[in-house]
Amino acid sequence: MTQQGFGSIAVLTGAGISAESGVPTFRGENGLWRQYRAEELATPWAFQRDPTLVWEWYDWRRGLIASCAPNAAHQTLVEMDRRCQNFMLVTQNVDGLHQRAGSERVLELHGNIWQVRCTEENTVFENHDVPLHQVPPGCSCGALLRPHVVWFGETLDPETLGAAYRAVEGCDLMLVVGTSAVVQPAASLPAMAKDRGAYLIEINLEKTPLSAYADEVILGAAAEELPKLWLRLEESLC
Ligand code: BV8
Repeated sequence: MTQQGFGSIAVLTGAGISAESGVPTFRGENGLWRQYRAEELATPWAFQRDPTLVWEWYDWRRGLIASCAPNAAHQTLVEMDRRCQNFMLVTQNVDGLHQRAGSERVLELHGNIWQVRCTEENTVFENHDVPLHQVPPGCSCGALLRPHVVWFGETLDPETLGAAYRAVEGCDLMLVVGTSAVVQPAASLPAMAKDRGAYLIEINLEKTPLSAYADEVILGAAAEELPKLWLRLEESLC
């Protein structure tokens, strides 16, 4: 770690940052649900084929997430958000734990599990019913509601993605916490930062395709390692 000051920080988080809060990761041993894999359910085709099954999965996840609390890693990012003038948190997670922890500058690349969208009118609503009052939930217009998340094969919101690109292209320090770095286009963001000269630090339990590219790889749990990293970084923030 050079003792350079860091003027602007971008952070990319994945399911691993919420693991210690009790939220199952996508590709870990509990990444399964009944006999399905996330990639089989988080698609528009699965929803078209069986909206009830897809909504049963989301209802189960919402129930689980509702009982989970942000952990020390989420809290550390709130502290960084408050202390660092140029800061952006880009998350692949849909669990809303960053906002519940108090993070304000958050870009949710893949949407939010606590929002639903009318499949006819595209109107987006907050919905925190646990469990859902009906599965699948319906809009007052009579159409089906869907989770307001980005499924595999769907494009990300261009404004959100554009803001993420700007954040990583302008940062001089990028932290990547708890992601397997396989889902695109999110997985390309750290390399974009690195190519622009950013210092890249990865925190994960294990190595990922990104590790060879990072300036530092910290192998360990996010809730332990991120607070320690913040203590080390604090004095180098300018
Ligand atoms: C797109 C929302 C343009 C839903 C998610 C072929 C056909 C079609 C598309 C593709 C294709 N090939 C590639 C693609 C693109 C595809 C893709 O990337 N597929 C992958 C699987 C290869 N991407 C897309 O479809 C995207 N759209 O590209 O549009 C397009 C369109 C059509 C065709 C081509 C291109 C949309 C992707 C968004 C999908 N939606 N979620 C929901 O959540 O219900 S993605 C889902 O995976 C979650 O958001 C999750 O966050 C994300 C990434 O996973 P991770 O967060 O990294 O979680 P994971 O479990 O994998 O890893 C956890 C990590 O944490 C591990 O490394 C583990 O070691 C670590 N860890 C665990 N515990 C801890 C820890 N680390 C630290 N501490 C701990 N305690």
